[in-house]
Amino acid sequence: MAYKGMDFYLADELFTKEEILIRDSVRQFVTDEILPIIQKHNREGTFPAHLVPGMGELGLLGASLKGYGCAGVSATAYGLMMVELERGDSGIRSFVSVQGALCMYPIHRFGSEEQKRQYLPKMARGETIGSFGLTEADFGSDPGGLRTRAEKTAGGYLLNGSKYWITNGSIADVSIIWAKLDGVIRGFLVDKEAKGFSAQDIEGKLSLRASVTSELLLEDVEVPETALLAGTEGLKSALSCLNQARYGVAWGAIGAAQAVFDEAVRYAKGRVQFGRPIAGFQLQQAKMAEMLTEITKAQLLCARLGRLKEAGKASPAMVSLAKRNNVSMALDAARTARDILGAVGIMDEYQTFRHMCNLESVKTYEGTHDIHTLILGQAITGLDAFE
Ligand code: TGC
Ligand code: FAD
Repeated sequence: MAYKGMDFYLADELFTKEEILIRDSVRQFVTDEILPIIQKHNREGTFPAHLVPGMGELGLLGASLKGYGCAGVSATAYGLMMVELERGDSGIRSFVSVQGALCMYPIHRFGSEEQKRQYLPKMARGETIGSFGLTEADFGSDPGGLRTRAEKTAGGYLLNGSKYWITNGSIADVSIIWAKLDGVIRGFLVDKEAKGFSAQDIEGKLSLRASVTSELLLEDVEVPETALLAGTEGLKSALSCLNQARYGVAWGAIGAAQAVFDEAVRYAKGRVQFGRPIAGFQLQQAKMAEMLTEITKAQLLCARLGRLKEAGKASPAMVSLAKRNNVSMALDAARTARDILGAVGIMDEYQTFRHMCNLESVKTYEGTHDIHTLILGQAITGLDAFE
């Protein structure tokens, strides 16, 4: 039976026909291409790179950007795409988020015309893969302290430092490296072939296993003048990219929550204990009612956020609220669904445990749950509680 997303408050009525069509094409892609292979990739800890050209054909890469071969869809359609992708797997959505929101967006926003023409069309087709190197081993929530340095040379810049926890790191053709030049954070496009640049995958992850996460090392890496994203100036340039990615994460988390809800309800209806389906017991119904309520609230939150973004009215704090709420909601839903599944809930034959493990990373990256709490605290009080 074709997958039909849970839509208790008829949120589909808030979307245009075109947005629904886009959503449905991604839904089909996830059903046909991702769900049949994700268990294997999650088990083996491998990224299904063969899917990338198909993602390009579907317009998933840099989908909301205008021109340069990008699909130019609405912010809402982009969000709906993320919901579907994350119904498949948070790691696959991560690939698309990093490619589009964290690599293509900064090139589109801060790059020269030449840089845009050189990178964006190939990135939209998935022929060039990108990564975003902001975090360092000693600077996660506090990226302003980063130690990677750029020095001006006669022909360009010399980069030294390292980055940690970088999605797509070892498969990227180009990495955006955030480094301090004369004490100011700037973005640099670093080619994977650059001498002195290397990427090594981080082993032993129990979460986002179908996504590549790497350490990047830069030892006297010489890049030309043209590697600088000249429009970048300070931490706020990097943080503005995070707004785009956090927006997609807020939507995507709904997809993971829908997947585990769907699985839990189906299982509960079929699983008989004490002579009747466990779905008929009040305790299980209370869990399902809670999941339904929270998913519905998250859907409505994002539907509104999408329209605010299209109108240029979505503030970073609004995005933080949605990322914080929806990821936490999805993680709670996954833990509840796992409980409803009983013992089989720990098996990877079911998708719930994989989603649950993935969501632990999603809660941490793109600003931890706590950091978004502090961003909201600052928005409410005007007082900064970070330091
Ligand atoms: P602070 O002094 O508050 O701000 C520095 C400047 O930036 C401005 N700003 C923003 N601008 C645009 N968007 C935002 N969201 C912004 N937040 C702040 C701010 O107005 C200021 O501007 P100006 O003109 O005064 O210079 O900076 P701080 O050092 O106190 O740090 C603030 C804090 C903690 C909120 C920030 O650093 C933060 O968000 N930390 C979390 C780090 C984070 O989210 N890292 C994510 C790395 S990428 C990733 O995880 C990818 S996961 C893969 C995937 O997506 O799938
Ligand atoms: P820390 O900052 O050390 O935080 C540890 C704990 O302390 C958290 O609970 C946090 O909330 C809390 N804490 C920190 N500061 C405060 C405070 N002021 N007040 C109260 N509590 C606080 N980064 C990139 O640049 N690019 C990527 O592509 C990327 N991909 C990632 C992929 C994965 C799978 C993961 C797990 C991470 C990725 N990251 C990436 C890094 C991610 O953004 C960081 O992990 C995140 O910002 C948190 O940093 P940290 O892990 O160093 O935790």
